[in-house]
Amino acid sequence: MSTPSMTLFHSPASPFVRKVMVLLHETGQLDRVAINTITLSPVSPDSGLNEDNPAGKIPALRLADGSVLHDSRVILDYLDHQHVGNPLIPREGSARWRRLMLASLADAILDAAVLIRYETFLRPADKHWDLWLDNQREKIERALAYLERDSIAELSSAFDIAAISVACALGYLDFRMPSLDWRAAQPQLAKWYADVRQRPSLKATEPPTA
Ligand SMILES: N[C@@H](CCC(=O)N[C@@H](CS)C(=O)NCC(=O)O)C(=O)O
Repeated sequence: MSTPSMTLFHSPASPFVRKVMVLLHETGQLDRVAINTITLSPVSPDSGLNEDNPAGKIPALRLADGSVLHDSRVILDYLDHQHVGNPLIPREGSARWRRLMLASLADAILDAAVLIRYETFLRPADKHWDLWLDNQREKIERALAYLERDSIAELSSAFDIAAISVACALGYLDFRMPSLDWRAAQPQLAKWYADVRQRPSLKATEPPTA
């Protein structure tokens, strides 16, 4: 086993960090990265993290030369260039843009779900803004409907950047928004997810239950 040359700023509850961890599993690079688990939120930042990462978000990846990469999309792209197996992000052609677009759609689900989490968990209940929450939920529902309608065959064709991102988004909805019950309106997506969540990379990175 080699000594890790990089450090990943990490939280087991972060779906964006989870995408990076899944790629590390899938590409056999886990032993190259030391894990630095931190606790943070927009109202309790981590000063060490902010130094070379002004947005103060995770994931961030400190490289061997001390420089820091963020955000998850940049880190995934970087790590996908550091292994010798099949790329998980197509390098060129229409496949590249399509797979990245599906990954971006999954990130849009996550952005909305994380904002809902902050609004409902961090902000006092008497200040919750229902219209704003409803519109974030609608973004999630529209994105899920698009995946169900247009993307099942594509998601099933490869476990790559698109599939990793969608799987992590669905895992986060189960973790933080179980009442959404997304499976009821998306039976094909539910079936796809039931299969892929058995992959060792997804099993090993499941969010904490408590
Ligand atoms: N677009 C970013 C989003 C990362 C993100 O929102 N991370 C959350 C944790 S899940 C975070 O660091 N929140 C702290 C904050 O917003 O200050 C990415 O893809 O990495």
